[in-house]
Amino acid sequence: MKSILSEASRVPFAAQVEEIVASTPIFDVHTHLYAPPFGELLLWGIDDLLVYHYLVAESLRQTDIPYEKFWSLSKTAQADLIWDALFIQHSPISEACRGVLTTLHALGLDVKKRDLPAIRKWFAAQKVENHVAQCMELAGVKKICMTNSPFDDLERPVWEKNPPQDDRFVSALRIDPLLLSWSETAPLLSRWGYDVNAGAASGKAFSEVRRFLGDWSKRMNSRYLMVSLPPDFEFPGRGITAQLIEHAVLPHCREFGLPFALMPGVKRAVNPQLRLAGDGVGLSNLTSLQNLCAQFPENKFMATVLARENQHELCVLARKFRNLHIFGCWWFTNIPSLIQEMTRMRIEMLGTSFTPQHSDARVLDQIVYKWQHTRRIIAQVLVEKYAELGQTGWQTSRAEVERDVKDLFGGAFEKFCRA
Ligand code: HDL
Ligand code: ZN
Repeated sequence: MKSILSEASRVPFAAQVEEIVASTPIFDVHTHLYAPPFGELLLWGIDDLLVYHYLVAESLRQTDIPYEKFWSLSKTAQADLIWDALFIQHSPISEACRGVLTTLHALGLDVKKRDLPAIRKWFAAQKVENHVAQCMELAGVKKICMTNSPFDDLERPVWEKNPPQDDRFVSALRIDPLLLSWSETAPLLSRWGYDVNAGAASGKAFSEVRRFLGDWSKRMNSRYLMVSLPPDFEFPGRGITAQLIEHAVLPHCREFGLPFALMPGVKRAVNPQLRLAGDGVGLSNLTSLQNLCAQFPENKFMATVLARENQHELCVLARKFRNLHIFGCWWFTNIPSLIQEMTRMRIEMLGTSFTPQHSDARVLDQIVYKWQHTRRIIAQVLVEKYAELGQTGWQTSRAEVERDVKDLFGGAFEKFCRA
């Protein structure tokens, strides 16, 4: 059936959709970035871009340097090795390699010169405050959600000194050590003044854990709590992880009106010699997520799942439970082929009631490429979906496209948090 939008009229419409997607400000709901008052915790610049753990894993496939020798190198020497292996000896066509070049190009640097010393010199002349503003401007990111851990020995002291508020950065309270390493974490809590012990948690321990979560949620003004989980996470369960979630985390989240973000599918340290780059992926049993959403309708859940094979079931779960908000193409799924597949499937099943992407950026400059790459793909999918809509005789106004894109870029998530 001939589209009601004649070929001629479609071009302006498609161009409008692309322009709206390219220019709508984004709330980046999950990153590993820090506001400038956190000092060295905020990574930025060419050497941090090059030693990103994605590129460490890729470069160690292209060289035969012993792992321990690599780790003994300085950051600059590691970056030199990665630049040579992945950009000079081989074309930088992987997503993480192309991303570095997208970012450098957007910052106005001439990558065809392949002049790493000159690039280093440019970054050495930048001031962090200006660079934060420049990267957020280029990425079109208006708000960044950090990943904040009271268990991080570098980060905790900064929070204890009550750092100046930077409204561009909001907090998410990360609790992996509490839920996944109770025997090591309970003594820490006890040292910090919470009456718990490393044995099986009891009523008293659960209320003390809630007090800990309350203290840190207030200190950080956290927007949600989050945990990454192994593929075999089970709920309900008799294990300490399930017990702490049921008797401490979920009551705390209900009391504070905060979502709880579950990120299942991580196999930590499948190759420990790669250190941070050594984590892998496994198929998760999403019945656990289903049970949580069904059993705790007063709680709000966020989820992003690591295995491609889990994505369809995650979408169906989101259709069944309006207290579940799915977000992002996380980590190993954050590649164009899967972003396109997942975004198309999610729009086809959920409309605009989800958050298609988060950057997961660890290095400030990465938001430029992660968002530039993703915006292009989301625009392609939306142009196709609005065109298909047009074939029914329905006409979508510019204002409605702007509303829909605002929803996808953080608006739906913020409505979910307020619900
Ligand atoms: O657990 C997480 O939040 C993951 O995003 C890990 O930090 C992972 O190392 C990562 O950076 N993925 O992009
Ligand atoms: Zn992350």
